[in-house]
Amino acid sequence: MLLQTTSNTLIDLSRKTDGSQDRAAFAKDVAEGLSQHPKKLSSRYFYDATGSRLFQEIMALPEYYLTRAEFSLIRQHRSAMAKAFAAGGFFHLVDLGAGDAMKTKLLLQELVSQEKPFDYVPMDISGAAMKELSKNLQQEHPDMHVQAVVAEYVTGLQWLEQHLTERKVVLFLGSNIGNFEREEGLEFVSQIRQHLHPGDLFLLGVDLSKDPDTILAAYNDASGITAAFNLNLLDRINRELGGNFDLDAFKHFALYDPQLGVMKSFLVSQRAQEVYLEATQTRYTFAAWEAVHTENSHKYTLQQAKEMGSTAGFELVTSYLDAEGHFADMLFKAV
Ligand code: AVI
Repeated sequence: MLLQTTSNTLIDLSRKTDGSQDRAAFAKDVAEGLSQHPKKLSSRYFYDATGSRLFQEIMALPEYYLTRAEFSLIRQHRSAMAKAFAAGGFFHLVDLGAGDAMKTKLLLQELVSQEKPFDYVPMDISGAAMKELSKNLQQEHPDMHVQAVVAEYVTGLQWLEQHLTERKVVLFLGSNIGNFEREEGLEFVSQIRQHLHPGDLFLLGVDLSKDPDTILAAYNDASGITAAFNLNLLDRINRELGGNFDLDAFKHFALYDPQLGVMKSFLVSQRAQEVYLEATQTRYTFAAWEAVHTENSHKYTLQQAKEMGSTAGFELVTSYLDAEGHFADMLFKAV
């Protein structure tokens, strides 16, 4: 479906269902995860309306340095980034998982003030976010050509290859790569590469390895927002799958493994209990202090991220870091 506003376009490639297929897939994943030993639930289900609002709150937390560090590095390096992007002439600036494009707007502003020739292609699975962003950019930058795409990453990348033939600069910011397992991250970056041509650029946001205490605090904040974000998953299961989780009987627990460079989050059952899910008509048993794994957030060294890029078919152009060296936006070129 294609909706045209004054100069902006919204392309909706999302699967249209009445919600029952999504609910069935959610129920299947939850049933599988809770039947395994050790138990797990996927972090992709964090982001319902409440989870998305809580994630916005996380990004503003004093302990959650990631967003501030990336924002500040983009502000610091935006002039050089804009020049590097535009060195080959006109390009499509593709923003994977754009959301409200809070950080990308710094780059858009810079590209406009340097009068670089480009159009902006934000992509996100949230139709509401893409409509809002499109409307917002129409007001902030009425002359900018924006084609917002509502799609899952893979569908969006295929559309991109088929419909946009000019040079591309793809952004994948915010340490979203960290929520993939390492092999899946490499697989995803390889997929991006497959949909690009030699010379196209890719800017990857990575949270860098650092003092384990700094990382741990970011996922175990004093005000308990991250705990609420994690526990919301059980609340979502209650609401959407007819579960009867007692949220007070579970606690958020986070630990950082400095050898593997991975932040792990769990929901721990504080007593022996049973939970029933109407959607699967099954009872799941939890032993006292049994943990359900809910999220991994992988941290990278510059060398590890460079290797991931080169294995996927990119060469590293440069790495932009914030002043404290906490976060990097790494610019790769497709070879
Ligand atoms: C979305 N993602 C990059 C966040 C992260 O840091 O892994 C999600 C998050 N989980 C807990 N806090 C933030």
